[in-house]
Amino acid sequence: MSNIDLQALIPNNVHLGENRQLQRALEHWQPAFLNWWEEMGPSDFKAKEVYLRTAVGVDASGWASYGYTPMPDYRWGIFLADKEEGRKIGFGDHMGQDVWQEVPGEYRSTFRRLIVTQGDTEPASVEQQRLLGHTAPSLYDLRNLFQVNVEEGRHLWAMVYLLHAHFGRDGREEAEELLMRHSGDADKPRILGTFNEPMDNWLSFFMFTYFTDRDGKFQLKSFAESAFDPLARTTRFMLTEEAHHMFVGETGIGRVIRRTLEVMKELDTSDTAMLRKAGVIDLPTVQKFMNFWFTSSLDLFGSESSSNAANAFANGIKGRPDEAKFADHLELDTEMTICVPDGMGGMKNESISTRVGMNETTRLEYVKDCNVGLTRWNMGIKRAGIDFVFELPSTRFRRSVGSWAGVHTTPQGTPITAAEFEAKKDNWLPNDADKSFVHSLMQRVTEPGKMAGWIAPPDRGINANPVDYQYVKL
Ligand code: BYC
Repeated sequence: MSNIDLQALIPNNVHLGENRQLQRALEHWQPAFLNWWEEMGPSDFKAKEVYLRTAVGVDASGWASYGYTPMPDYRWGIFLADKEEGRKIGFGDHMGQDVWQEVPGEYRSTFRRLIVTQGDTEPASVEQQRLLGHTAPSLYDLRNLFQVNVEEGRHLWAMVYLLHAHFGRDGREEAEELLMRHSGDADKPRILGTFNEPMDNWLSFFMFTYFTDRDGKFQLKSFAESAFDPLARTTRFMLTEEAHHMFVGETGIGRVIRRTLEVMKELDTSDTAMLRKAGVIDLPTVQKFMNFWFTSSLDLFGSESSSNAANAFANGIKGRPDEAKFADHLELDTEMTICVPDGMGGMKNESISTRVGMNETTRLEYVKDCNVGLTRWNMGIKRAGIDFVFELPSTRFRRSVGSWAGVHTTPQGTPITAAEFEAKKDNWLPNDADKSFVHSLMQRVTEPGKMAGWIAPPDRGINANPVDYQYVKL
């Protein structure tokens, strides 16, 4: 296993000390990053000690160490998974050749665009979550929020390292720009839609970490297959951190549901008004938030039919998640079927080449993965003897990117008119009353072990500590 130089100004396992020019460039970027963290990162918690996990190695067994750290002192660093000697390209037109340690000139701009897009999402999510610390439902949740935030900051470092190390002056300029665009900024927004959505409540945070971080998982898995080895190694290590973010989402949503079920049984009611009066989030409202964040995240995979995606696959830039499990790694003359609007208010099947359909293939894998949590939550609801089932909407519902962009459908994916959609949308997506109700629940709880009334406690604490551990010293 390669050792991490933790003493360096920028902790790393890439022998940064041996490349003075690169080291200087990154040390020049570091204060800009810290300024950004100060201005755009979690507000008002600067000096507080948080029980954080920090990377100290990159091997699978115990890479992390836990301890109290004020967030600005977190050791953001550059960690690549260990090099796999003799690694070969696993898909596309260069299949079987040695992987690349440098970016081939002809693919440079595509790689740069994708790395910048990936890099842009990381600080964007920190910006979106900036104010959530003020309304955390417990110290445990507050700590998890901050853990997610510092790791997204580190993921930005991961992409900035690639830009600096492999893209020369353009890369350095892009790295600066990553700190200039801001989530929701009218003039300089973040690149992808979801990362400009406001997030002023914890239900949205849990939905985001469940659905949007899971897009991150699938995009990173695609990059982990890349022929550009430093990108593959960087993203493989990022995936180990990403798992905790999705855990926060899955258990967060699960705890919201569990608390609602308790109160439904106590009061023997499923009446929305009564449940809201009792201070819990009724299940139909949870479903609406799910509909919103899931569909927003579906857009992040790009168009169903995309020549960009076909080229990225052909050229070895971006594979499919877990490429090895697919039978054919070339997909030269193969086809797949997608469902598209027929232009007359209905839908039709269309055959496209598998390469052109790569975004859709990845999106469908993602949907399967999203459903795992729903199955678990639905089992809990059934066990509680309550008649309610969560369902993910169709991939045709509420899309802003791809074949279904701007086409109105029901959550089941049946095309309808704009007027029908308008009349029903309040039943399907959070309306103003739902949002202000959820917002009204957001009151800060800071006593160790105590939870806000709308969420159940977690089953266990972090790193074998009890739930009532002092996860943040306020
Ligand atoms: N919003 O050919 P198409 C994460 C653009 S999340 C706005 O279909 P392509 C994280 C597209 O850029 C993972 N624009 O696109 C999670 C293209 O523009 P240009 C983030 C969009 O290239 C939580 C045009 O539409 N990582 O890590 O096949 C917290 C044509 O589209 C959107 C990545 O996304 C959109 N939703 O695929 C923290 C991986 N979708 O170039 C972090 C890097 C598409 O024609 N990105 N467009 O001007 C990619 O691999 C690809 O850019 C995409 C799109 C999958 C996003």
